[in-house]
Amino acid sequence: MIDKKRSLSGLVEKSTGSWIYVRSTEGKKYRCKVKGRFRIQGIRTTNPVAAGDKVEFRLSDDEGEGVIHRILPRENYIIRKATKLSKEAHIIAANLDHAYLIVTLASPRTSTGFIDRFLVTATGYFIPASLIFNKLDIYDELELQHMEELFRIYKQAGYSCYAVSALRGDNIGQTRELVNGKVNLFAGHSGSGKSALIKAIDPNLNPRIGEISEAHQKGMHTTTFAEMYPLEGGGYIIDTPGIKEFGLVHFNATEIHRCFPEMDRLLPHCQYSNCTHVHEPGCAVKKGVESGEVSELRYNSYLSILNDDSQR
Ligand SMILES: Nc1nc2c(ncn2[C@@H]2O[C@H](COP(=O)(O)OP(=O)(O)OP(=O)(O)O)[C@@H](O)[C@H]2O)c(=O)[nH]1
Ligand SMILES: [Mg+2]
Ligand SMILES: [Zn+2]
Repeated sequence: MIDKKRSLSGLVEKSTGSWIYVRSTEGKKYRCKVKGRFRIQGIRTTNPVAAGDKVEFRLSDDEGEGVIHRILPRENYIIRKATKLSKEAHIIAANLDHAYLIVTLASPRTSTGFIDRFLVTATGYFIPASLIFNKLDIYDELELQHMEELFRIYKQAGYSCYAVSALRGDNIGQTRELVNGKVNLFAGHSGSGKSALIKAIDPNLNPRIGEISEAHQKGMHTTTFAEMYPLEGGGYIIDTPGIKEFGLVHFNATEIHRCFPEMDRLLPHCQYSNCTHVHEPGCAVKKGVESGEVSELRYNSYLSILNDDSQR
């Protein structure tokens, strides 16, 4: 007989449209549904429960199936607009220690605008974020130079950068060390090699790996739901579906500059304490752009995000 009254605790390892896969604290796997409606205050989300969520559930009649009745408060979460113009948001994952963006400079190409939107969201939600440049094996001289330049820009901004090749195995040991014992998110465009990198870090894991379309040099959206992969030394990597654009949710135009660490550091030196670094006189950020202390590329990304935001 199953005890239908007893409440079990667990971790959401994967959430599809129809089922939520939960691993209980005793290590057993259950297939669950959600009871009732859960909302993040004020916004509609396409998914009530996300990978990384800690939940409580009760077993229903069928063996191995349960009903989630409570989501424990999230330490943090990362969220984006469901689609570009959507009013709904999609929670990518919750309770993260670190978010990595898997960047590729070819097959497919990741733009700095995309990188900056991702970093703004992670930083705005207090999740430490870093960049992992993958596919080191395929870059030509020019692409390698471009990568060096981006390393310089993002390190100067305050983010760690790494270069790897999931295929050739470059710097995989170092990446394994980085993720060990933590809950890590891997995000990026389809085909950037998120799943391949997880497989390289632990060959015992088996995320599906796709192909790159010859015609477009892009991925084929192989991973369809975020999924947590347990690591041998403890912790998890959350593999996620490739995303094309990163729509910001919940950001107030006057706060976006706080999510650019190199600009935030200069704010105390601006003439006005509420400076937005656009048109104000005595702006330390604009001076920083002139002197090279703030990258022009990052500053332009900031303006572009501000601009998009005011058009909503
Ligand atoms: N040359 C090269 N190819 C790689 C590397 N890493 C991954 N790939 C290839 O890129 C393709 C896509 O890899 P995936 O791991 O499926 O990419 P993904 O980011 O998980 O893509 P989605 O699941 O669609 O979001 C596969 O053909 C991989 O073999 C690399 O370091 N070098
Ligand atoms: Mg994948
Ligand atoms: Zn300023």
